[in-house]
Order: sequence, then structure tokens, then C-alpha cells
Amino acid sequence: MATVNENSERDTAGKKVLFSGIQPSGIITIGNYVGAIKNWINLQLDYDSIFCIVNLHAITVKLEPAALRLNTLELLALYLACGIDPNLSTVFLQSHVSAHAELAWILNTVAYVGELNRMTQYKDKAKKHADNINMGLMDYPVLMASDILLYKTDLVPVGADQKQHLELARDLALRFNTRYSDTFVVPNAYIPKVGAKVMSLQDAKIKMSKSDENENAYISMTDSPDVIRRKFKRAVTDSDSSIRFLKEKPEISNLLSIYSAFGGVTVKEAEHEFEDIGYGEFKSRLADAVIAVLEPIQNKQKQLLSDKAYLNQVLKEGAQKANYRAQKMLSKVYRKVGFVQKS
Ligand code: ATP
Ligand code: LTN
Repeated sequence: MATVNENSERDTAGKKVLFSGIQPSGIITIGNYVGAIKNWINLQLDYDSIFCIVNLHAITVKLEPAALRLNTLELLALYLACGIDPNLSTVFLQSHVSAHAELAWILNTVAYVGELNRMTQYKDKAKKHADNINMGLMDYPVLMASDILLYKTDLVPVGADQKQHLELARDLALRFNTRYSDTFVVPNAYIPKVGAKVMSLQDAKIKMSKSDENENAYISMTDSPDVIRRKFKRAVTDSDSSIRFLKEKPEISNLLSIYSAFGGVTVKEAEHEFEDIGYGEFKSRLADAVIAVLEPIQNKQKQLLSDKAYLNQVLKEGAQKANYRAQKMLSKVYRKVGFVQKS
């Protein structure tokens, strides 16, 4: 991807800006962890990082208000438990910064109905939620572009399923810049080499998704060791017994990728390690590797959830930092489109 980043802003330490987010729509899976959160932890050292909990996105599908409230704090605690440092990065709730919705409106005027109608995620979700194909569901990628473009973002670490949305954010930035003069930084996606698309444990043709009706298809970040072992044991595999990363072995390849991401080894090293080992033993060691990473995170998350005052303080400070930056960009955009300034 070519980069047109004349508008790129570096902070005082000369760092580029990184932005990402997850919806507080319920269970967070190891797919979300490997595809997104895990990479955020390392990248936050090198980038001026902003991590958002995207609750405006979450209500594009039906969600009980009480559940959304609970999910939000749980996701915040998970971010922190995984190692996001609020002193290093900005962590905030999307609804606390009204500029996200405001910029989305402006971007709507440069987004075409045709291109939104063609988005894969929209088509999938429309099929899945046929009784609730609301405008928000269709407008979801424009709001996501708004999230990203508000902060002069250079890098957006996401799983492979978000690539198309990133392309749209780039297109909208370029289209706005062409129409109104240079304003937005054109962002780049950061998609991990291993684990960009963790597949379902029950069907390696579809991605691991928290909204899968079959609980055995995913491992939740809060699953107990017993449950993790059971789910891996039940994971679908082929009848051949070699542990190799091959196109014709999608189930084993998926498990090897998970092992690589959690065990801190390359897929090649993992293949070597399991050369003369059967599926049963492999699955058991895989479970060990995942549990070893998840257990401390789960303990930390529990501890954080018992300190609501601290969590609220993190959100308050995050909102202040994000709001300041977002308002600056929004004012610039308002000026560019010809809105008379408030006196
Ligand atoms: P749903 O499956 O309900 O549509 P989701 O699991 O995709 O939701 P999001 O909040 O939309 O959850 O995604 C959060 C982040 O996790 C995104 O960066 C997304 O690309 C990544 N992600 C989601 N599923 C996977 C997966 N199976 N493998 C790798 N990354 C994933
Ligand atoms: N659509 C994203 C979540 C999301 C996001 C963002 C990710 C909303 N706004 C901005 C990166 C940057 C998803 O992962 N499903």
C-alpha cells in the first residue's frame, strides 16, 4: 500500500500514531487476542497508541443495555490485564468522545451507498441479523473510518477480516483530501503474519467468532483451564496423523498457528517439536500453552474488575486525552467543509 502521510503527526518523542478498537459485544475470543490485542502490547512501546472500546459500533446489533454496560468494563479490564498501559497509551470509550459520531456524519457525505452495500462484513451481518438490518450496520465502516482518521493515525493493527474496512478508511481519507484539500493522514493496516485469522475449532473454513452459536468453536479469554482443555480435545481434525502446516490440513494448521502465537515459537519450530507426536498429546500441550498465557490475564482482570473507581479513572483520563486531539481534528474538518465557526 502506498502511503500519503504528509499530514502525519508525530508526538514529542517522534512516535507515529496507532489506533485500534474492539466492540464490547460480549465474549472476547483468543482470535481477538491473537489478531489484535497481543500485537497492541508490543506496538504501544514504539507508537503513540490509542485503544478504544467501540461501543457505538456494538449497538449495530441488538444488545441488552445492562449487558453492554458490563461488557464495557470487562473489556477495559481485559485491555489492562493483557498489558495495555494507560500511562503509555490512551485508553477510552468511544461514546465519551462525541467527535467520532460527528466526523462520521461528514464522512458519510463522501461515502457511497454502493461501496458500503458491497462490504463483506455488512453482507454477512445482514444475513445473520435479517430482522434488524439497520442503517448503523451499513454505516459501521464509516464510523470506523472516523475513529481512525480523527487521530491522524498511521497504523491500525487488526485481524485480516478488517482489511476491507481499512481500505475504505483509506479511500475516504483520499477522497476527502481531494475534495477539500489535504486534511487526513492515509492509514495503513498492520495485520500479523501468524494468527491474523484464527479459525473456528469446529470448522476451519470460517473464522473463530464470539458470536458463533457453538461454544466449542471458540475459546473465550475467560474460559477456565478445564473448558480450554475440553474444547481443544473436541477440536475437529483430519484422520491423517501428521502435525504439519499444510493447505490440505486446515484444522491442524489452525491449531499450529494458535500454538505458535501462545507458545512464542514459529510455526516451523512447532512443526519440529511435534514431529513424532500424536494429535492427543499435541492438543494437550496446546491447551497448556494457551492456559499458561490466559490464567495470569484472567487473575489480573478479576482483580481490576473489583476496583471500579480505578477503571472509571482510566476512562476519565483517556476521554480527556482523546477528546482534546479529536476536537482539534474535527474543528479543522468543519473549517475545510465551510462550516462557520462558533463564536
Ligand atoms: P464478531 O465475530 O461478533 O463479528 P469479532 O470477533 O470480529 O466480532 P470485533 O470486535 O469485531 O470482534 O474484532 C476485534 C478485533 O479482533 C479485530 O481487529 C478483528 O480483526 C480481530 N479478530 C476477530 N476475530 C478474529 C479471528 N478469528 N482471528 C484473528 N483476529 C480476529
Ligand atoms: N470494526 C472493528 C472494530 C473497530 C476498529 C475501529 C478497529 C471499530 N473502529 C478502528 C480498528 C480501528 C472490528 O474489529 N470489528
